[in-house]
Amino acid sequence: MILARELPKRTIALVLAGGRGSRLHELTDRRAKPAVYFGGKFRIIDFALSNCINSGIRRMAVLTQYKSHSLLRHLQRGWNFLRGEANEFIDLLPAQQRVDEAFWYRGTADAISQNIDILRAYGPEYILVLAGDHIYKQDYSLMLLDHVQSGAKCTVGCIEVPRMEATALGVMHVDEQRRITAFLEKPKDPPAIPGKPDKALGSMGIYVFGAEYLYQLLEDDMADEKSDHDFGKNVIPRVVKEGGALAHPLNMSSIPSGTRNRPYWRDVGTVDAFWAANLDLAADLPELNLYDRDWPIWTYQEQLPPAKFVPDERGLNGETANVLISGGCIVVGSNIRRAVLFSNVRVEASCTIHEAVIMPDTVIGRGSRLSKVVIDRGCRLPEGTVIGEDPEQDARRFHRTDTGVVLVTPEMLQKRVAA
Ligand code: ADQ
Ligand code: ADP
Repeated sequence: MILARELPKRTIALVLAGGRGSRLHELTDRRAKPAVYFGGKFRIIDFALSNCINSGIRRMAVLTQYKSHSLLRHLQRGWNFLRGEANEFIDLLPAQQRVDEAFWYRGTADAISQNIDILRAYGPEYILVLAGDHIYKQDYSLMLLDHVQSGAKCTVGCIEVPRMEATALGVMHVDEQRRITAFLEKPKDPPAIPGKPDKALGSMGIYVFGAEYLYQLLEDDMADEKSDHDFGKNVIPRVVKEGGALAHPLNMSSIPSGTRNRPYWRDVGTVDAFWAANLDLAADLPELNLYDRDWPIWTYQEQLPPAKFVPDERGLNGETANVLISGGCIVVGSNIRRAVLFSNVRVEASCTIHEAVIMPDTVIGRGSRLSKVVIDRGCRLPEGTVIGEDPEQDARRFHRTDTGVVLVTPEMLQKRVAA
């Protein structure tokens, strides 16, 4: 166990946070997916960064590209507590055409290649490549230990998923020693796990490498003109072909979560998945436990007054159940069931709100009725707004998913006013 404690200190975590996450539609029109709000007071990237801190990794770099302002502001405000003099840091590495003025980051591998000189200067022994856009709790020190003890060249985090969900993932075959024998990036017809026809072994898109080995791999990848310079498409298949890749199942290093104690990992890549994962937190027994003091999720938080409930002018108090309410919220005589209210949300009198994810600084006008919604930050819903009762009208005014979740952004509301 001494090694498990030592390894994080010899490691740098690189958090890839440059992708747009276009399946979140308008939620990522103005911010990258890792900056999207989650869980009442967090941003998605807080989960990977908190895993690092809680695993003892205190040297991190976040690689950004697409619409990074919101993300950078969050990191500067909320993640500035590391101590430079103790060799702890979060380095921000935006795409800045450092290597070749012709290219921004062309892919995930290129994003790291373009910063190899910075990494060399830090001199880590191991590099942990993470995605900044997943919700999960994992002790990376145990993944590092697995990597070192097995002697693998590269260790890939993986999880069993329903077979058809693996069309969006890298899918692998492994032998009895967990060596990866085949890796297919986003196959249309994912191969099943032997003996489990409905399951596939999906890559979580997180990798451990010996630093020198990764530099060599990336140099080879850069020299390959046919490569897209992407980990899933090019680099990992190359390592697998060379025969040095180990699969590390999440259940070997996941942090117990909730009473069910099953490993929890969500991509929250679509509006439906995002809505459902937020609402799960409002369940009696959520799958993801945010209240575990041994594994805190760090974030930026404003200084806000406590949430407050008051009766309306007739003295009527609403009823609330299964609701997460963050600081600065004021709710006036309204009924709210299964909802997540982020900071500074105002719910004016006599609203009925059901299955709603409401992001910060939003005002819900008096007498509104909302169900199955995701409301983006800073929306002002006029008095008497009704969403979730007339699918055709919802689809005309807002973004409505096939399963009927309605996404509302300030721009959509402005367009309505203008029209
Ligand atoms: P994808 O889901 O396609 O597959 P990808 O678009 O490569 O993921 O993004 C991975 C991470 O890198 C994200 O956090 C994203 O923000 C970031 N990113 C994307 N482009 C970037 C760029 N140009 N610069 C910097 N950062 C960038 C990957 C793997 C699959 C695996 C899934 C798991 O390829 O094998 O199964 O992740 O979700
Ligand atoms: P956050 O994602 O931090 O909640 P907002 O939702 O207010 O922030 O905006 C997201 C991003 O959109 C901001 O970081 C900023 O880059 C951009 N943005 C917001 N409002 C404006 C504006 N009026 N002009 C230009 N850019 C803006």
